[in-house]
Amino acid sequence: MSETIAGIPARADIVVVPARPDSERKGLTKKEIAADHPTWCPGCGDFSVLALYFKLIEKRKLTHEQFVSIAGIGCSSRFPYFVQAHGAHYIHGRALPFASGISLSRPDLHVFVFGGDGDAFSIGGNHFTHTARKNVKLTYVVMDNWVYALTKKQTSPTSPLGFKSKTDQWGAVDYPINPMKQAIAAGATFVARTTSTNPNHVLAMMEAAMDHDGFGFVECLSECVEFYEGAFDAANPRKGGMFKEVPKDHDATDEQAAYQLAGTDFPGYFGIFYKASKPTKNAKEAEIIKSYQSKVTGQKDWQILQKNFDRMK
Ligand SMILES: Cc1ncc(C[n+]2csc(CCOP(=O)(O)OP(=O)(O)O)c2C)c(N)n1
Ligand code: SF4
Ligand SMILES: [Mg+2]
Repeated sequence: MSETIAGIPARADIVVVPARPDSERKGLTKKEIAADHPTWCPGCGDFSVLALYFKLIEKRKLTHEQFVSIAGIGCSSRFPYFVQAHGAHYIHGRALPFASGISLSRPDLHVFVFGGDGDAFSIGGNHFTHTARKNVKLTYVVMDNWVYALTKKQTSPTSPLGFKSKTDQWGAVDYPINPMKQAIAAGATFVARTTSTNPNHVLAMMEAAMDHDGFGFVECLSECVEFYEGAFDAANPRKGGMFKEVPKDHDATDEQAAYQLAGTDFPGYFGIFYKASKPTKNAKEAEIIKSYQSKVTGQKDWQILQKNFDRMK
């Protein structure tokens, strides 16, 4: 237990790669990690998020062994397929628990999770709540298009009232959830909102979330041009809409103020709504491991495990 990474003690059984590349090491370029042809429809908002992710990797000079890209299922969740780096396309709604395992066992990695509104707030709604409250260190970018797109237009938890889809032919009758309120209420320690039509802003929000020591959530409006065309025109100045940044005097450490901001009618605000500093699950677990390891010096992992199993008998 000689090294620490961001204050977290390294585990003896894990080969630790430095969190920052040393000066001789070159970071990855977009060309090196971009897959041939993303299979999204031309004009899909998700392209912009992918391009900005490449930009982020390039800007921060990350190398292959320093980050992973994880997703569930959906058009947006195809994301890791299009990144030639370590990652996984996992089960629908289950990206967060899978990513949590990676983050907790490899605290030196940047763990990025991508998904859609269905994946995050419907089937994965419980995982969203619990990963947020546990403050697992990872960055979660949800490409919210207000629809289930991969399965060809069903109502999603963020579809507005009246939205006509295959599951609501006469228009949606269920009240939509507000992802920002949901994240704040669940205990997320970094909550931001952006839109894929503003690339500089997307990059800034992803970078800020990545630098946050805890659960960083970014809701990114991302238009599905096939099944919900024009959904976000009101947030796009090029379509006659308005892009309003979070007011300069907003105190992002004030939970009530953040919640209030999240309640603003669409198109609402864009930027960092909430940011709190709280110990992560990663740091807490590392403390437990450290103190336990000091009591079992000289024992092999399997011997410790065996003792635990014996205790359960
Ligand atoms: C367990 C399970 N249930 C349902 C599905 C079918 N399914 C695949 S993607 C999806 C919804 C995707 O919507 P969203 O997460 O918003 O992603 P989008 O396609 O809109 O980007 C559903 C219901 C599945 N693959 N697995
Ligand atoms: S169906 Fe919609 S979300 Fe899926 S790739 Fe096409 S435009 Fe994008
Ligand atoms: Mg969707």
